[in-house]
Amino acid sequence: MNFYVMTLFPEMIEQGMNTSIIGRAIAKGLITLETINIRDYSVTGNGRIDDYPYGGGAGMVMQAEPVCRAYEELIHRMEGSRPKKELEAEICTAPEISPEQTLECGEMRKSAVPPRLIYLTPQGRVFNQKMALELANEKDLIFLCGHYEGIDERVLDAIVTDQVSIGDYVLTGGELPSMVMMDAIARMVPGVLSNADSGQSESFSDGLLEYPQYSRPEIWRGQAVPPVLLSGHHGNVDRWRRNQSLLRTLKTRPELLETVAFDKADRKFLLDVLNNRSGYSLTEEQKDFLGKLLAFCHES
Ligand code: 6GU
Repeated sequence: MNFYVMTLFPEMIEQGMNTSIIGRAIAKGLITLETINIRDYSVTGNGRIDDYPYGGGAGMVMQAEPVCRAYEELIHRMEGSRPKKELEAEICTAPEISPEQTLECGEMRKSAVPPRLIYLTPQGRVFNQKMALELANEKDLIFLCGHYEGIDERVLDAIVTDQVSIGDYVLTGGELPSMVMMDAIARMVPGVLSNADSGQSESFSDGLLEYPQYSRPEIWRGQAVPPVLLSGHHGNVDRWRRNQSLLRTLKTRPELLETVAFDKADRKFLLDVLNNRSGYSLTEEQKDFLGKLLAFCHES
């Protein structure tokens, strides 16, 4: 997986990404990261890349030309580093080109399938695990980080394939969102997670939130570890963990339960919770939600 980040703050991306698990993946060559400083493509000679918005209003807008030049040079470089055979094969499968047409190098660049370019913006589609999974299948991903009041719409229309937000709040720029996305995508690339940090049973993989974890000591400041975890009975441990996941999801993200398939044991547990037979207390609102959920969903 090759990541390219167009930004005004390349050092922020480099620092953030060359650390911990993703840093190790880059060192191993499983992931590559290249940052492109948009300021290097200033057309005014003094390094400026922003200007006042037409129509007035507060703040500055990033100009189209520096962003476009940064993009064009990147694409040119990316294709230069690809074997000619690979590019030709791509062109032959591109629908608008007939196989008998011969192409000059410059034409090739225009017609080969360009990599996806993700513009980070609060106006985009909200990022989630499904999008991460889908993007993890791409070979190259380009991220475009905006600042100030955004980027001139004309260059966005010309080069952006996806507009993505990471949630309903406003940040100062696209750098952190791009790193959030790259982290979520990179950890699904084979080999990036070792067995020790493998994500097989993590939140969202089964649509539920993760169950609580405990480690030594057995009693910490008077608080004991749940006894079932010390029992050595794997079936009971699995059931307890599943129940904890169900309970947590009900309490903090109830809407997630609407897409989860419950088996017989799940339903029994949730019914026991609903009818105060489990020792777990629910608010009236949670009881109301759970009651409706159990009435509507059929056993899987
Ligand atoms: Cl992608 N950019 C900015 N500036 N703020 C955000 C965001 C992106 N996603 C959520 N807030």
